[in-house]
Amino acid sequence: MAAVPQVPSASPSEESMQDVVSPAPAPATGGDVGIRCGQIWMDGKLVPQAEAQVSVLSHALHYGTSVFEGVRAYATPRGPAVFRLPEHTRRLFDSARIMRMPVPYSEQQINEAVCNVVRVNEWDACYVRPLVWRGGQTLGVNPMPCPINVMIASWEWGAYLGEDALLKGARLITSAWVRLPASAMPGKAKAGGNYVNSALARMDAVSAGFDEALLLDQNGFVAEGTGENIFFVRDRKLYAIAPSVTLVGITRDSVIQVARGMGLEVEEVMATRDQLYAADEVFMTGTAAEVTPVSEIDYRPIGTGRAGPVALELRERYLRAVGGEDERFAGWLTYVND
Ligand code: PPE
Repeated sequence: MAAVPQVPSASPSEESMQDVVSPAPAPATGGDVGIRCGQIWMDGKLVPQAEAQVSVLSHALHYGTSVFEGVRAYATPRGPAVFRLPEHTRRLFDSARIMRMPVPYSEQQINEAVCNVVRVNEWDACYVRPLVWRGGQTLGVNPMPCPINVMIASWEWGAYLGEDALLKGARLITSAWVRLPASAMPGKAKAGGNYVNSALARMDAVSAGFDEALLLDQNGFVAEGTGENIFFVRDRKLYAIAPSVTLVGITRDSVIQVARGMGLEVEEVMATRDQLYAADEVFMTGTAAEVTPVSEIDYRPIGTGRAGPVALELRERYLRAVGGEDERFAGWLTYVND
C-alpha cells in the first residue's frame, strides 16, 4: 500500500484556531445569538427578533447583494433622538440605486419606521441597522429576479473598538488587503459585499493583536479603517482624508462641521501612511466608532502615543451635539417621541 504522503505539519496554534473554529454550533436562525434587538421591523411589520427570519437560499446570503446603514439614536433631554436620520436614509437609497435595488418604500416611510423601532423598543440610546437585501429562492448570480426585502433592527452598542481604545487610543496596523478600487466595487455604496474586504482586513489586524486595520488604496494612499474614516492633525490644523475609494462618512461630515465651529482649519487631502506616522494626532470617525483616537500605527506611536487633545475635544463636542446640548446642531436630531 502506498504510503500516505506526509504533509509538513502546519497545525495552527490553539489561539489562531479560535477564529476559524466556532466554539459551539450556533443556531442558524432565531434565538438569542448575542444581539438583543427586541422588535424588528421586517417588510413593513414589527415582529419579535426570533420571528425575523429569512431563507437560507436568500441571494444576499450567497452573493453579498445587500445594502445597509448604521445609524445611532442618542439620549437627549427630550427623549431619544436619531442622529442625522434623513442623511442616513438618503445614503441607503443611494446605495440601493448603485446596486440596482428598487426599495419598495419611500425615504419618508423608512424614516418613520426607524423612529418607530427606537420608540417601541424603548431604547434611551441605541444603534439602528436598516438592511435592504435580495431575498427569494432563485439562485444564480443574477440578482434581478429576486425580490427585495427590507428590515430595521436596533440594539445597544457601546464602544466600537472597546473601552480601552477609546481611553488610550486604538492601535492600528496597515492591512495587506488593499481597499477595493472603484473599478472593482462601488465604495460609495454601503453594500454588504464590500464588507468582505473589511472583514478580511479586520480579522488579520485582530489576529495580530491590533484593534483595527488601516486600509490603503491601490496607489498606496490612505483610504479608511474597516468601518471608519480617518483624520489627522498637524500643527492644530485638521486634515480629513479625501473620499476617493472610501465611504463618505456622515460622522466625518459632522466632525468637520464641529471642528470648523470651534475655529479649527480643516482641509481634505490625499495622504500617505508616512504622513500619518508623523502627525501630531490621528483619529477615526464612524457612526459606531463615533470619534476614536489612534495611539499607534504600524508600531509607531502617534504624537505622544496617547489619545490626543484635539481628538478628545472633538469627541466631547460631537457627543454634546448628538445629545442635543449644542443648539447650533439642533437640526441633526429627529426626536422619536415628538
Ligand atoms: N467607512 C466605512 C468602511 C464604514 O463602514 C463606515 C461606517 C464609515 C467609513 C463611517 O461612516 P459613517 O458611519 O457614515 O460616519 N461603518 C458602519 C458599520 C460598522 C460595522 O461594524 O458594522 C457604522 O459605523 O455604522
